[in-house]
Amino acid sequence: MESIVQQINAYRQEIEALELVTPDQLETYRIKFLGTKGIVKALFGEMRNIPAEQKREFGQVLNDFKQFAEAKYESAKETTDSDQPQAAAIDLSLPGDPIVAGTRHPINLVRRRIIDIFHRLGFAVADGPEIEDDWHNFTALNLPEHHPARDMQDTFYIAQNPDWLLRTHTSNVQVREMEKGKLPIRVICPGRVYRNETISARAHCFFHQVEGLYIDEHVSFADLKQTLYFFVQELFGKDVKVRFRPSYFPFTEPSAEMDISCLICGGSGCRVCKQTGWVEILGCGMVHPKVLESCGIDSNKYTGFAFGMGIERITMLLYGINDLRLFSENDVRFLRQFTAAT
Ligand code: 2NM
Repeated sequence: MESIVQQINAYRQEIEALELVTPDQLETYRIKFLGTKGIVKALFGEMRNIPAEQKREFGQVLNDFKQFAEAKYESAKETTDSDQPQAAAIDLSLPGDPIVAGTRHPINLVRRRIIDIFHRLGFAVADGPEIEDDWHNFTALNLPEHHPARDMQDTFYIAQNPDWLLRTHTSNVQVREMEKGKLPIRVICPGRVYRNETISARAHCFFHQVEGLYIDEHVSFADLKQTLYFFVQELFGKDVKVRFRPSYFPFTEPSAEMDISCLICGGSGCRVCKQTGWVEILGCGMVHPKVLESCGIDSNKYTGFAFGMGIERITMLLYGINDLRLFSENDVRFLRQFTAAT
């Protein structure tokens, strides 16, 4: 009996050292130790060669070993079970789960289109700070000290420093471009601007602008008109009509506002154009000599035109949106209606 017990202990060590990972290894193990012609069965067969007074003790050893061998099998089966049959069930040729792509924000879609059109005319995109000092937002743009646009009602000032504010237009970027002193300048400045207004369907405390600036020798009002006419034809289609009305901005002289024929009714009169057949889409003018001089540009040598438009307003016209608040509420029922992101 002594030698058999030694043999059993050797099997124990063998089993302990075994790694049963694949179903094949598991099955080989089962056949070798637990099968009908396996080692456990054979050891039980040895029982009849054991002297009667030792049978009880040997039976104990055998049963322990059998339980040990079975436990190894059961625990190995659990891990191989959960891996293998599942792995076999995966069909790698099937398409993956769809990734739900978001949609582009309509403001971004329109901003991109505007940038693309001006890009084709040689305008580069310029960027600048949204928190600005009084000089770049107002003074350099010929906005006198007591101009209404500086009133607390319109401008968000930064509490810690009365010289700082949230820009009320993107002209601050153009001022910074002019200050660099590299001429000619041909830039557009898309960006977010802030005004202290009561929020409604027609007003918001922030919105988005694209402003443009072209400065070189001999830039004329004719250049301005042709550039903006090209722009609206590209954005709204070749049939669009334009008209320029005289206007006033402190930073341009002369100044104008540009209307386009109403897209909704084609000019016959509707609610959008308030029965006039025309809708205003941008302000523009020849950069005021005082602005050029403030920014260190010789106004005897250089002239330039500038313009500014609200992206929200143009987006509302293009898509027939009637409430500004939709742009910032992030309601997916609204956002999902626009072109998918790619
Ligand atoms: C507008 C209308 C007219 C404008 C002027 C300038 C600058 F910096 F060159 F002086 N930037 N943008 C401008 C001119 C903006 O927005 C309705």
